[in-house]
Amino acid sequence: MTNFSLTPAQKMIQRIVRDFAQKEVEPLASIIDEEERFPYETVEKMAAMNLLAVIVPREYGGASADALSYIIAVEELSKVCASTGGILAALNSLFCYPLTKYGTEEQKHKFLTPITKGKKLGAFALTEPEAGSDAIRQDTTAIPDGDNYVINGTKIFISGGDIADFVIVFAKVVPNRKKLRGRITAFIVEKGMPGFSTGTKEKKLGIRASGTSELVFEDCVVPRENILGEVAQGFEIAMDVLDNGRISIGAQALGIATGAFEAATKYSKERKQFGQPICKFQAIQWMLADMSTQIEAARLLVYKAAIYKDEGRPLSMVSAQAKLYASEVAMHTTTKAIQIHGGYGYMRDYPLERYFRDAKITEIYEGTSEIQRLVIASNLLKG
Ligand code: COS
Repeated sequence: MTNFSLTPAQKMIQRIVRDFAQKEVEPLASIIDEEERFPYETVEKMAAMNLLAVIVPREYGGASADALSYIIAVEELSKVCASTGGILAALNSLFCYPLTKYGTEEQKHKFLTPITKGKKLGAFALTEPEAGSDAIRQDTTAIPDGDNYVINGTKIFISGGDIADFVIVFAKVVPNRKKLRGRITAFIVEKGMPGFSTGTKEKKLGIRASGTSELVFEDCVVPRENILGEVAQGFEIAMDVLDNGRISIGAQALGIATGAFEAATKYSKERKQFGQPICKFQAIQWMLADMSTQIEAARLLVYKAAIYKDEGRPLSMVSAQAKLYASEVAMHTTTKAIQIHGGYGYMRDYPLERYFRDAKITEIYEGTSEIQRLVIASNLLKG
C-alpha cells in the first residue's frame, strides 16, 4: 500500500465484500433500519464466508486477515449499511481483538471459536453513566470472593449488548488501589451467569439495526478464570482496544461518506432542472469535487493507520487522526449529499437521510472528536 495499491489478497477481500454488500446487505439496509432489528441472517452468511471474525487467527477458526483487509471489509459494508459495518467493527475490534491479544489459550478456544462460526456474539462494556469520556472513573465494582469475583454496577450504551453471549466488562477491583488506573480489571461475563441481565435497549438516531443497551450486574458471580489479562490491567487493555478500534470507526465513517458521495454523483447526472442535468452546474460540481477530495484524504489516513497496525507501529495518534478526520468528512459529505438530492434527500424513500443519521455516531463512539483531539495533542506534545 505504500505505493498506493492493495495486495492481490486485499483486492480479493475488497471484491468479495463489495459483491456481498451489494447483493445481500444493501437490499436489507432500509428495512432493518426501519424495524430496528439485528440482521441475524446477514451475520449467519458472513460467518459461513468466514468474514465475521475476520481478524481472528486461523487456529481459533478465524480468517487471520491483516488489519487493512479488515478495515476494507468494514468500509465496503458501511458503504451500503453502516449498521452492518458497525456490527463487524464492534465484534472484531472490541471483542475479538482483546481476546486474541490478552486471552489465555483456554479463553480463546472457549470464547473466540464459537464467534467465528456465528454461533455466539460478543460485546465490550466500558461506558457507565458517570464514565464516558472520563473512562477511568469506573463505578462498577468487583469484589474477590474465593475463586470468584462478585460484580455490581451498570454499563450503558453497549453496542450489541442486547444480543451478546459474552461481554468484556471493566470493573474496579475492591479493595481499592491508590491509583485509579491500578484498580480496573477486565472480566469476560457470559450470558446466563447469575446476576447478569440486559437493561433498556436504546432508541437511537442512527445505526438502528445495531442494538445498543444497558447491562446490569447485581451480585454477578464471575469465576477468577474469566479475568482477561491481569488483575489491574483493565485500563491498559481498554485504551489499547480503543486505539485499535478507532481505525474501524474511521473505516465505517469512510464507507458512509463514500456511499453518500456515490449516490449524490449518480443522482446529479440523472436529475434535470433548468433543462439540463444538475451536474452541469458549477455549484454541484464544486460540492462533488470537495467531497471526493476529502474522502480520498480520509481514506489515506484510515489506511495508513491500518498499515501502522499491521507493521506493529504506535497507533494512538494515527488512529485518533483517522477517526477524527473520517468522521467529520462523513458528516460533511452526508449533509452535502442530501443537499444535492434536494427534497428527495430528506425523504425516507432515498437512503440519504439514513446515511446522514448513521454518520453522526462516528463523531461520538469510541471517543468523541474532542477526545480524539486530546489524544492527538497529547501525542504531539509529549516528550
Ligand atoms: N494506551 C495506554 N495507556 C494509556 C493510553 C493509551 N492510549 N492513554 C492513556 N493511558 C494511560 C496513561 O499513560 C496514564 O497512565 P498512568 O496512570 O500510569 O500515568 C493513564 O492511562 C491515565 O491517562 P491520562 O492521565 O492521560 O488520563 P486522562 O483521563 O487525562 O485521559 C483519555 C485519558 C482521555 C485518553 C481516555 O480516558 C480516553 O480515551 N477516553 C475516552 C474513552 C472513550 O473512548 N470512551 C468511549 C466509550 S468506549 S465505546
